[in-house]
Amino acid sequence: MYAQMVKSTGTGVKSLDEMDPRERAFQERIDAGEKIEPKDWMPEEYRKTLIRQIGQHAHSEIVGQLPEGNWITRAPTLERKAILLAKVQDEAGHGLYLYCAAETLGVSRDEMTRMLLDGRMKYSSIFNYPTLTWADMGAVGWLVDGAAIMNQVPLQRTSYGPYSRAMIRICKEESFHQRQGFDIMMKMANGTAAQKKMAQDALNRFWYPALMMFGPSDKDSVHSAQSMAWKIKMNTNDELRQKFVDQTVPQAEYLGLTVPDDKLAWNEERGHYDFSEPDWDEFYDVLKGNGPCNRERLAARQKAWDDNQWVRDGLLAHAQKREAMKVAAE
Ligand code: BYC
Repeated sequence: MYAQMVKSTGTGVKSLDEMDPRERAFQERIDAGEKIEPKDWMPEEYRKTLIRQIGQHAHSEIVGQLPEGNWITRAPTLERKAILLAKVQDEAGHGLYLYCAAETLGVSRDEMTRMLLDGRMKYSSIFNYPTLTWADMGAVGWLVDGAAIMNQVPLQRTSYGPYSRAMIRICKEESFHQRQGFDIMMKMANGTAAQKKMAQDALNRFWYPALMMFGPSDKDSVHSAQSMAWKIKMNTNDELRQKFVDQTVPQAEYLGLTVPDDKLAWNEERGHYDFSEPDWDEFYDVLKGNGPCNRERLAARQKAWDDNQWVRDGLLAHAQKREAMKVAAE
C-alpha cells in the first residue's frame, strides 16, 4: 500500500493503522483504483489539495493564453494565424473544464479568481516569461505543451473523477498543440540562418523555464508524498522532469538545435540523460512574483475581471429574476 510505504520513508503521510475508520476506508478505495466522486466523503485536506492543484492548473490555462495571444496579430501567414487562434481558444476551454472540476469541490470560479488576483493562488511559473519572437510560438508549443502533456497524461488516472475526466479531454488537444509547436520549430530550424538562430534562441530561453514547470526537486517538494498517496499526483516532480528530458533531447537533435546544457549526456548505466538542474533561486523568485512578466500577467487578469463585472452583474440579475418568477408561479 502506498500510504504505508511513504510513512516508512518518513514523509509524514499517515499509515493505514494511524487513520480513523473513515479515512482508512477512503484510502483503501484509492489504493484499489476507485474514483472519488463529488458527493463521496473525503478528508478535508484531500479536498483542499485538489482545489489548490486544479485551481492552479485552471489559472495556468487561462494565463497561458496571454504569451501566445501576443502573437496572433503577428503570425507570419493566415494559416499559422488560424492554427494559433484555435490553440489559444483550446486553452480557454481547458481552463473552463478545470474550473468546473474544481467547482464540484465547493469553491466557486469567482472565489478562485479572487484568490489568484490577491496572491492566494498561483499559476504556472512558465507564463511569467515573455514571448519575444515568432520562434517562441514554436518553443512554447514544443516545450511548454510538451511538458504539460508529460504531467497531464498520468493525471488522466488521478483519483478524483471530475479531474480525471477533464484531463482526458485536455490531453487529446494538448497533443495537437505540441505537434504544431514542433512544426513551427521545424520550419524555423530548416529555414534561413537568421530563422535557425531565432529557433536556437527560443530553445535557449525556454529550456530551463520548461524544466521548472515540473516543480521543485523531490527533496524540496512539499506536497508530493501526500498527493501521491491520494493519487492526486501520479509521479514525482523529478520522475516527470527526467521523462521530459529523455523525450525532448532527441527531438532537439532532429531539429539540429543544441540544448543549452554543457552537462547534458546520455548515461548508459541509468538509461537516461544526465542534465543540469534549473536555477532554483530563479524559480522561487518567479513564484514570489518577481519574474519578467508576473506583474503584466496579473494586471491583464485584473483588467479582464474589472472590465467584465457588468457581465457577471447582468447574469446574476437575470438568474435572480428567473428565480423570483419561478417562486411567484408556484
Ligand atoms: N509554477 O510541493 P510541490 C498549462 C509550487 S501547463 C508555479 O512540488 P505540487 C499550459 C506548488 O504549487 C501548467 N508554482 O507542489 C500549457 C507549491 O506551492 P503552494 C499547468 C509551482 O502541487 C501550455 C510549491 O511550489 N499544469 O497549463 O505537489 C499552454 C511546492 O511544490 C510550480 C498543472 O498545473 C510551477 N511550475 O506539485 C497553456 C499540472 N511547481 O501551492 C497552458 C497540475 C510547484 O503550496 N499540477 N509550484 O503554494 C501539478 O502537477 C502540480 O501542482 C505541480 C507541483 C507538479 C505543478
